[in-house]
Amino acid sequence: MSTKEQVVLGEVLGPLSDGERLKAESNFLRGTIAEDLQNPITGAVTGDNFTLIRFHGMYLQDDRDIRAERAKQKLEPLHTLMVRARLPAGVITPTQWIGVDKWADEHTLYGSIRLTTRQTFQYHGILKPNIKKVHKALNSIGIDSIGTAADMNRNVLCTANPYQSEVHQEAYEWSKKISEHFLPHARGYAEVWLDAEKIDSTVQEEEPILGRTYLPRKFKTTIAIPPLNDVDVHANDLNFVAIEENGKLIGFNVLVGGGLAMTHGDTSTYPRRADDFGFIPVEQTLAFAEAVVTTQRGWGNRSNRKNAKTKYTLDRVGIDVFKAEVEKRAGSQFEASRPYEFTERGDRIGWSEGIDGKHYLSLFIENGRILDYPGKPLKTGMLELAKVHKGDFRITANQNLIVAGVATDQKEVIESIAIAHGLMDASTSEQRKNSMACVAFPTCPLAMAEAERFLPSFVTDVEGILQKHQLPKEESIILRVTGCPNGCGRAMLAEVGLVGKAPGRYNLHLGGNRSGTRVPKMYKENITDKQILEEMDSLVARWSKERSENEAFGDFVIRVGIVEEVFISKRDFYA
Ligand code: SRM
Ligand code: SF4
Repeated sequence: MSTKEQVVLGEVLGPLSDGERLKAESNFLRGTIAEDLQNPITGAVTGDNFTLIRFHGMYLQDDRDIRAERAKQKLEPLHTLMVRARLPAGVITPTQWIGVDKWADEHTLYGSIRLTTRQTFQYHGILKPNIKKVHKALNSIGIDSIGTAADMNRNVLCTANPYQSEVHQEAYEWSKKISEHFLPHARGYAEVWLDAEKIDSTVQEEEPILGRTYLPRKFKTTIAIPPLNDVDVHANDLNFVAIEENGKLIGFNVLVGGGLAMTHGDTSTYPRRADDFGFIPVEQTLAFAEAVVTTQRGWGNRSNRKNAKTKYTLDRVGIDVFKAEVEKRAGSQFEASRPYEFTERGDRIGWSEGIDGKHYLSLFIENGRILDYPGKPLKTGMLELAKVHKGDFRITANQNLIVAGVATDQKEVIESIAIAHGLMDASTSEQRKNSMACVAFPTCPLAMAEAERFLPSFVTDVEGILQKHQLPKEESIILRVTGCPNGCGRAMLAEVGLVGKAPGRYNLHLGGNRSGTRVPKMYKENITDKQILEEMDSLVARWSKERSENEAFGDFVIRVGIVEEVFISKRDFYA
């Protein structure tokens, strides 16, 4: 590759973007972050460091609720840092949780722990002088934030709910191995955040897998255990769908090229489902994972970041060409895909029994925000659980949390703590359990409309509509709200997806399915929340009267022609 422009398979993609310069000049992601942290004049990090800290799992943010007021007072925005932990498969021990709970109080302005749609947690609102303390504290309990943002392999997901699955433990081990395999080798993180000894300047550092300029864009990996698609494989670049035989994990079907983000008004961007490349035996997992990552490393667009993700690389070079390159690099061929079926995505809120005879309590955490609310001290409740629980906790990709591996004689105490603190609430509707939103305001700099703060009351309104049209209590619609078209709340795999356009205005998408294998199509553009409720009222009225037996809302709107089905996103999504 020339230093000026990128050429892939003879095609000139254009001059390298500034993001590429920045990575190349960063001295393996160190930049001048250490100096910036010493600068007391501003609460921000400056220049290239704004982007470089992301490779270490942090974002510079400010509180948008008070931005205008501070500007009026001629103050700089209230800059804070958000940290996103690396937690493969969302597993965290009670001992770790006790630390995470404590540092949320000690080091963050909001005091909350935010569970994310990628099975981990974020701290929002850390002032610059506290940031190293947070990293050192997390490090003391074995947690880091390496590669959880920017052009890296992000937190690796794994189906969280282990019911009836003997392969869960094995799959979980693979998620850890994959996550570790793609960690950067250079020691920038340890030097900058943990004050580790600086590497001898004569030592030549290398990044054998990621390369000196890392990946062209973020890269997302999952392990899914059918029939559950709780990790939403079609949102991800690389997916391993577990195939088991007689209770043993024998290998994976590999799905490549999913992703949900788009940009309003730019049809070169679109959500895309992943393609099934075929089956691989389990012992070849890392070889194939590396082959996909390095193919995307070489061929992903480094000129235009909007078209840089694997999904666009596949559509640009062709699926067969991409797949053949992966086989060449892995030194082996894909076998024919093994049959599997995804049937659902939601977490089974409440108790379930694992194949190991242990008990698993899935707690519904609205928006994943763990905080002490009036009458619902969720954060205190989680701390009390952590003090007595002997298994582990698992954060789910639906922003919920599982108290995992509870012995029969511990069930009662766990349940009584959960109930007393509002972590178990029998009155929570199926609709609420199947609704999700991204963070959006006040911390997300890209938010165009509310999401997390809007969801609870919006769900109440939708509950009212379902009741009005006499849908049974166990009925629900997979409903997701995302504050901008980046799609962090995965609205582009929902039956009803709201995509933020402007304050109080959203694009309304309809027609995803229950198993998460279909992208919903835009039904109405840029309408107000009041108009959305009016639309929902008339659509649900029709659904309740005209549906065939057990027909899900997303299937219904397609069958009766309210929206067309999106088969191939690039072709059908904007048609
Ligand atoms: Fe996301 C950027 C929050 C999952 C697509 N995402 C952001 C940022 C960091 C805004 C920014 O760049 O400054 C948001 C921080 C908000 C805040 O204050 O916390 C943000 N994304 C989130 C989280 C916390 C949403 C949540 O409510 O849980 C999720 C964190 C996941 C994690 O733990 O790693 C989160 N983001 C997703 C997902 C869903 C998923 O991966 O399953 C997507 C869509 C799937 C995909 O990648 O296609 C997603 N986030 C984006 C994008 C668009 C990327 C693209 O392909 O163009 C951006 C913007 C960007 O990268 O330029 C973005
Ligand atoms: Fe922010 Fe947009 Fe992601 Fe929501 S979807 S968290 S508004 S970037």
